[in-house]
Parts: sequence; C-alpha cells; structure tokens
Amino acid sequence: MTGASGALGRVLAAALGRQSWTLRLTDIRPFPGPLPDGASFELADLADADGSRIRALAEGCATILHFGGISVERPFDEVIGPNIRGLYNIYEAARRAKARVLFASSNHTVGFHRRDEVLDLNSTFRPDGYYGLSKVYGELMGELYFAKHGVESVLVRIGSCFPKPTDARMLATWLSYDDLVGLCACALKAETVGCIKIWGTSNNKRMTWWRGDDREAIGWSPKSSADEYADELASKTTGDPVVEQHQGGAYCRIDYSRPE
Ligand code: 15L
Repeated sequence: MTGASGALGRVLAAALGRQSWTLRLTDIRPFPGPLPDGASFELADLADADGSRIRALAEGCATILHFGGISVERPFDEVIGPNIRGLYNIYEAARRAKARVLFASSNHTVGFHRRDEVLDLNSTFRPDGYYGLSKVYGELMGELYFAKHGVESVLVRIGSCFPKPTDARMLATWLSYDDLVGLCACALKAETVGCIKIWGTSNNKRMTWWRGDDREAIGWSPKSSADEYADELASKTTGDPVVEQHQGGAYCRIDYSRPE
C-alpha cells in the first residue's frame, strides 16, 4: 500500500490488518504510531526517477493499493513527480510483480460536470485542476497497462472519504471509511477483474450524480449513506456559483479565471 501514512492509508492499514491481510506499507513520510499486526513499513519516494525501490517493494505482492501521491489540488510542478512519474513507477512495478492495482482515483476527474447532470462511465473526463488531471492520467495508465500487459486495475473514483459528511455537496460525494475498507477488501479477494471503474461513494440516495459502474465484478455494495445527514447539511453551501454548480465543488474555484 502506497500512501500508508496518509489519512486513508492509516484507516485501511488498521482495518485490513485486523482482517489478517499481510501488508507491505510505504510512504514518503514515516508511519505515525505503531504498525498494525502483520504489517511492515518502508519509506519510499514514488517520484524517484529510477523506480527500482518501488519495484522492489512490489515484489511478491498480489495487489498494490495505490493511495500515495498528492491528494489535493496543487501547482503543476508539485503534482507531476508523485502523480505522473509515480504512476509510471507503480504500473511498471505491477507489471513486473504480476500484481493487480487498486488506484485511488478521484471525482475531480469529472469535477467540471454540472451538478444537474447524472454521469455514468461513458461520461467525458472534465478535470477541475492539475490534481484531477493527474487522476485522469492514472485511469488511462490503468487502461494502457491492461490492454498491453494484462495488468488488472480497479480504478476507484473516490468522492469524499471522511469520517462524516460535513456539507451539502457531500450528501452526493460521501464515502464512509467502512465502505472504503469493504471496497478494498472486495478488490483484494476478487478472482479476476480486468480493468474496471467504480464510483467510490456510499449508498447516497437523496443526492446522486454518478451511476452505473463495475462494482458487481468485485461484489461490492456500500452499506453507509449520507442520507441521514440531509436535514443537517442541505443548507451548508458556500453561496459561490462556481463551487455550487459543479460536481468538483471548491476545486473548480481554485485559480478560476473564465470570464462569465
Ligand atoms: C479528493 O480527491 C481529495 O483527495 C479529498 O481531500 C477531497 O477534497 C475530495 O476529493 C472531495 O472532492 O471532497
């Protein structure tokens, strides 16, 4: 697992450790706190031009849970190393290790779609920044490595994975930690997956922007729902039309300079 020291990495490491998976964890930052049972940890830089360290770490792994890299909108020069070069290192490592990849993609691949649209897997990419663009690259990298080398991928377009939804947008985008763990466990256990794409949200029915994906291939069905927070959160909006009209929310506003 890359990005093991990050917010989602720590949740997953603890939960998958409890499920008795053997985990090889890595991150550019040290792992905070004690390691889960059955886990080892090594520091590594995804953006390493040589890639040999990542390849060595992947040896013997059945699946790479790729949660590493820049996880929010940042300037292009910060994104390119971990999220573009890093992706290449991960897929080359997966090819050599004959490992499956679960790629933590993002809703920011389609962030500039409007909120009154319902998307499916045929909808076009509309990245809302350099971060979202790097996730588009990652999804296409998965497609390339499956078509050319047979490397399997579960490409998960994560909505907003936090302990609780905290604003109106998250009534559509929220993914609970339990559902994330369930999804990863299904992806680890599935016999064959090919190259599939899944909307990473909980069972949110009151507000839905995304439908129709490949979750059946791994037998995942989310259990949590943001619906129970609807009364509390429906009015928690920003009042900014660029933010509120688009699925990517605040990411669309960063550096936004389009004349109205
Ligand atoms: C993401 O891709 C980010 O990693 C996360 O920090 C949130 O901003 C999330 O999207 C979101 O859209 O809420």
